[in-house]
Amino acid sequence: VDRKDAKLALAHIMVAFIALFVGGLCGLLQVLVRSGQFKLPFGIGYYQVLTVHGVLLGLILTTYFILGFQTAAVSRTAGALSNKQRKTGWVGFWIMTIGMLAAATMVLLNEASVLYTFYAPLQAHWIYYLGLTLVVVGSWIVGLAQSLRYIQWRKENKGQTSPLLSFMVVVNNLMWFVATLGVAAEVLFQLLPWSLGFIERIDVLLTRTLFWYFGHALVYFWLLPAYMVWYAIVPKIVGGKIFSDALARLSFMLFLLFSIPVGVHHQLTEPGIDGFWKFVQVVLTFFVVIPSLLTAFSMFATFELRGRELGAKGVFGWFKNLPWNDVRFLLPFIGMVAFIPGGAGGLVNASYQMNQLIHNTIWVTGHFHLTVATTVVLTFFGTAYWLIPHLTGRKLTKKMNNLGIVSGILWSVGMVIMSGAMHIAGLFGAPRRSEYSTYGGSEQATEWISYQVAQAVGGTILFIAILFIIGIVVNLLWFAPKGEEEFPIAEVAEGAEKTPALLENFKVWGVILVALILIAYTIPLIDIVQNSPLGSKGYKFW
Ligand code: HAS
Repeated sequence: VDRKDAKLALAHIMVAFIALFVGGLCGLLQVLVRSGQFKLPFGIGYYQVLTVHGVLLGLILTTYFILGFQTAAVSRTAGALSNKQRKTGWVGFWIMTIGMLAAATMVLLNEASVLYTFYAPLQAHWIYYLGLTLVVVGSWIVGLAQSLRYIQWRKENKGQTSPLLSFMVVVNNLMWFVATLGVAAEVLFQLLPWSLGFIERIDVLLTRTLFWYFGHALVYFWLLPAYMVWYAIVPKIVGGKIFSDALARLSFMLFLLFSIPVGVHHQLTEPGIDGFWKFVQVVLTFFVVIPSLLTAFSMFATFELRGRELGAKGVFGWFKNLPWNDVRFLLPFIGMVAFIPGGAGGLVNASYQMNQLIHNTIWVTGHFHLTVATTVVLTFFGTAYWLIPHLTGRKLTKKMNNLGIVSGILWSVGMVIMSGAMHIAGLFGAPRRSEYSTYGGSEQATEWISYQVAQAVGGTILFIAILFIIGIVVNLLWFAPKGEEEFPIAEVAEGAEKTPALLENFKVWGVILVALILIAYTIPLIDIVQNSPLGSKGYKFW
């Protein structure tokens, strides 16, 4: 990676790890409070801490790490950014950072304890909404800088297949851009004018629908960079090749198409959206599972081919030949394994009838701690351990590699206990987003307590893992020995089919994307607006 691009990437990654530390601390406070054994001091509110936890880990750690990684990935595979592109990247970084600080200040002042989903009718100070808007606008600008580099590459190399990682970055940015239009409409036309007092009332269902138009794609914005690592980087670390470049690109394009027109599966229990449209979006949700299944197939194929190359015999003989003592492989691999139950839980959530059982229970919290907080972030940590020294001109030593493995194992043990307890308690009806309560000594609530204690045990182990991770990151940033750490990029396997040019034709996929969004959302949105209890009053800003 070009030295100057490395600085831009590092700036993002450093903010991400600060967010991990503070957000993780708030996570520890959460589980301790919910166990019933601890009360927050100094009048700090439960929802205040929960907001800091969700915003810093769900929105800030992820977005900053992703944009930092993507900048490095484009610079490594398409070439150094031009001065103009890099400056654009820095402008985006600072806009995001100013927005983040503004939003964080409001949360710390207890003026915005509205959680990371900031659902109406909870209302935050307008500076919180403005701050988050700046984070999104800044992310568009950083993403634009990366995408411009890819466009430049394609102009300079007409007719050639672009570097896989750069292509993937552009797909993720495009999905992010289209998805964030929903939350931008929610904030700019409803939440912001409402919290400024320009409009008296807003339509809660409309705000939630616009939020989830964005919110589900948000989870794939987190996931796709992990898939970039799995497809393009992990094969090199195991000494193998990318099973198929075309399959990797196809799975990314399918994510682009199906990530957005599925948001209503978060609203299956909400009145005001017709059952037919819920059904349509549930069907589309099952389509978005397909690219993950393609990914699973591709990863198994890569591992198996490599194992057989090394002489493995039998159905699972290849398993022994994977580089288990390499943190760059082990952490993403644990992430893959976690995605098997995590993804299965997603299928439960998306199934209309089963959703009635788990919606708004702590099962959902268990689900996303397996998906984003294990699959995605363990892949990010495994990546940071080689990416940071690569960017700082240092080496990942054997000692740090081993400590990294310890951090990953601690994380996995903590998460199995915490997320497992959340899944079970959720099936017994324990609500998510709720302080410790026995609900007047109710028998059912008493059943939840032992699981809440288990969550506190798991959460404490997770916090210890965070201390390890921060220690390693500090070492890699400033103290590790100088040297050159590789940015691994795998080649495509010899036997793979040639990638069809259609897979890079953004116009074709763009048209299908717009059509699917219009099909899934036009009538539900018209229904919501027409049936709004506010009549035309709520919409004087439209
Ligand atoms: Fe989800 C709620 C459905 C995936 C995150 N999800 C959430 C929330 C978050 C979240 C944050 O339909 C809570 C939002 C809130 O605050 O309210 N989710 C799904 C479905 C999938 C899914 C169908 N979710 C994710 C991912 C996330 C994420 C990814 C973050 C990164 N989710 C839902 C639904 C809800 C929901 C409902 C709303 C619930 C409610 O009522 O509130 C699918 O994408 C999952 C497909 C994945 C698979 C797994 C494929 C396996 C792979 C691993 C390969 C492993 C290998 C190694 C090769 C089917 C790719 C193995 C080797 C060995 C030897 C073992």
